[in-house]
Amino acid sequence: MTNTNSAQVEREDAALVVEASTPIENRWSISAVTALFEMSFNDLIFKAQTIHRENFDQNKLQLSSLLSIKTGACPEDCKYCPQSARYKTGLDVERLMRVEKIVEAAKSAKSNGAGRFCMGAAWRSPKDADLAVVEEAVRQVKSLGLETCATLGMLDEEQANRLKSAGLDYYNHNLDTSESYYKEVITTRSYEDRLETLEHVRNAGMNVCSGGIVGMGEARSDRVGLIANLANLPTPPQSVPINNLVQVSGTPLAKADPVDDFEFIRTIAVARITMPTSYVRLSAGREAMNDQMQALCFFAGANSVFYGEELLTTSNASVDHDRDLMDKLGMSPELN
Ligand code: SAM
Ligand code: DTB
Ligand code: SF4
Repeated sequence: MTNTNSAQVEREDAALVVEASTPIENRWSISAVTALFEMSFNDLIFKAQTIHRENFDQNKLQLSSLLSIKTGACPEDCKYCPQSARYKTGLDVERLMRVEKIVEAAKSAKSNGAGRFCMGAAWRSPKDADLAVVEEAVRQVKSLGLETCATLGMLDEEQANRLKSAGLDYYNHNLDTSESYYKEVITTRSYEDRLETLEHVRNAGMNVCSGGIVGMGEARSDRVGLIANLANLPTPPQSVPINNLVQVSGTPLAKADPVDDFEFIRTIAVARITMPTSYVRLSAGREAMNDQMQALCFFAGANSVFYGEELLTTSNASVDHDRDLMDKLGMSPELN
């Protein structure tokens, strides 16, 4: 096929880390994604909302609750993370929770209205015995009628298959930022490692949840690179969390330059446009946002949030506040 279509030609310069199996006509080039970021704000969010309505009910919000099932003492050096053993953040370290406690938390999330329960562990990758506990937790949480998600670090092929067999619906593993800025933020594992874990998750037949963090001192070009890399995966992630950095004192990024609100909203809109059928989650950092900011993020195409008083180790917008906000906006939780 000849590329006479200008959009296709533009997409050809994709100097990205996509896998060879992504068809060229489906790739988003750096220039095409940059052009979206550069649109006038009104044009951009109108475009995003239009695409959003073609693919989703614009008044529904997917609600995911988080639980840290193993907290702190992580050997990795992610500069944003309060759970790395390398930084003094005053965090209480907790061993892997017992299955009963995890299920108790899942029941309470369900009674608050959550549709998905995500279990997070501060590991580089799970050990065999630990994975067996997570598998049992997944089985029991799923039997409550909740969708299940886990984020446990890197997975090999066999580990991904085990989690799939236990009934895990989603696996969260973020690209976090562009390939080049990634090296400034994490040195203990590579971008390539991350892509490999995503490949194992995809091949095991689980849904991929992968996104990133803004506000780490990155440039717009890094946000462009992040979104392009996500959109250019062989299948775009079914769920795309966009986190606004929660600055935790003691971490190297505690005093990073915050990203401008409009730039954050633009990032959401560009994620929506480039990944039209993915859930885009307005993720960490929501507690610090006012209602108007959140409403604009929803208008720009975010249709999922972390729901519940806590993220992993930091606080989140309260359940009462979120219910009020959904009422004010005429939005309601998406039912499974
Ligand atoms: N240890 C596992 C891993 O890194 O894959 C799973 C848990 S880790 C905390 C999950 C994700 O949380 C990270 O990839 C990062 O995107 C996000 N995260 C961690 N600390 C954050 C912070 N301070 N602000 C915003 N997002 C954060
Ligand atoms: C994701 O993208 N954000 C979540 C989740 N995946 C696991 C974690 C946010 C963590 C915020 C800092 C904390 O509470 O420790
Ligand atoms: Fe560990 Fe995950 Fe935190 Fe990195 S983001 S330090 S891997 S818990």
